Amino acid sequence: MPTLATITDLYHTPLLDLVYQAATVQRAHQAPQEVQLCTLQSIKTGGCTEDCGYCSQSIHNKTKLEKESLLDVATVLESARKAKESGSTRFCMGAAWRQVTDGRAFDRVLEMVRGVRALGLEACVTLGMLTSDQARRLKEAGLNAYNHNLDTSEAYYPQIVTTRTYQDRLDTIAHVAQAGISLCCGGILGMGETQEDRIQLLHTLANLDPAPESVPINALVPVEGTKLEQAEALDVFEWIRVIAVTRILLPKAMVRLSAGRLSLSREAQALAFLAGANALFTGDKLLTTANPGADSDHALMAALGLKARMPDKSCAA
Ligand code: SAM
Ligand code: DTB
Ligand code: SF4
Repeated sequence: MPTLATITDLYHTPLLDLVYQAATVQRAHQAPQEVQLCTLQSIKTGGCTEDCGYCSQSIHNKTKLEKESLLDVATVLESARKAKESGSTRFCMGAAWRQVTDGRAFDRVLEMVRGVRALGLEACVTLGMLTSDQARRLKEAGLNAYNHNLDTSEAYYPQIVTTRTYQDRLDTIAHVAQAGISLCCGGILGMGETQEDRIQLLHTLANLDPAPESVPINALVPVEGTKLEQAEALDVFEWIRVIAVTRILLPKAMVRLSAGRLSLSREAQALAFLAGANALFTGDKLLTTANPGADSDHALMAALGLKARMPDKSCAA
């Protein structure tokens, strides 16, 4: 297991040497021309009681957001079908919940998971905190992955969220692992954290057991009305460093370029792919904020000679 000292040294490696190392690891463990395309769908939007300082969906932030109650199964499956048509192999459903509550809403989510799997797509959900029994039921429904981010270091976390603790996050992550569901766990850069916080986050991620199967790297989307609206813009080379270190520490993981790509140039994204990124969220919208459209992503991938990864055999309908 990598120590904090090792990760600190790695993080401060001259940038191009670091990218070269990460590219070498990627070529040894991944198909370097392949990018996994994943589509996000918000299945329940806004009205969340958590106070995450970055989030458009928190009731504690004064954002202009149309709330929407839990969508019906048919609507979600129609959107999953379209996602598949546009080349996505994974469909990720997000709900603005603090935690899952047993009952009709959760039963409906289980049905969505079954439906997405029946379409031959990988299914991922992100629903907030989860008990071990709820994780078991998601696994039974065929869920492939659960997204639950640590966002930043344990030390900086209380500056960003106060309605839950880092340990709460780790507990849900443990429930997901116990149920045998793959973990998608990453963070957000550009929330005013220091390099030390980024290194601490990487240390926690690299020491999760089992290791995360997917690591989303979000660059803060500064949403009007949130506490982090005025956060200082992220230095793009810090974003590259985090991607490269993640790839080196987690050779087998999917390193996923997530929120914030609209403010990153094509050239920066090309460098990110060289530094080990190999997955994207496609489509005009993430959960509530804008994302580059499928056309511009296909054009970027074509220009770089990258191709969309085919679905895993276990997911074929
Ligand atoms: N409510 C669930 C939870 O928090 O676990 C799931 C949905 S939540 C919106 C999913 C993730 O999106 C968060 O953990 C955070 O990392 C990321 N996120 C949310 N708002 C963001 C923003 N404005 N910029 C970048 N990432 C953001
Ligand atoms: C993740 O780490 N990023 C995605 C996914 N997991 C669920 C969500 C990004 C949300 C960005 C803000 C929004 O669109 O509301
Ligand atoms: Fe709620 Fe998730 Fe947004 Fe936090 S990030 S306010 S838990 S929807």
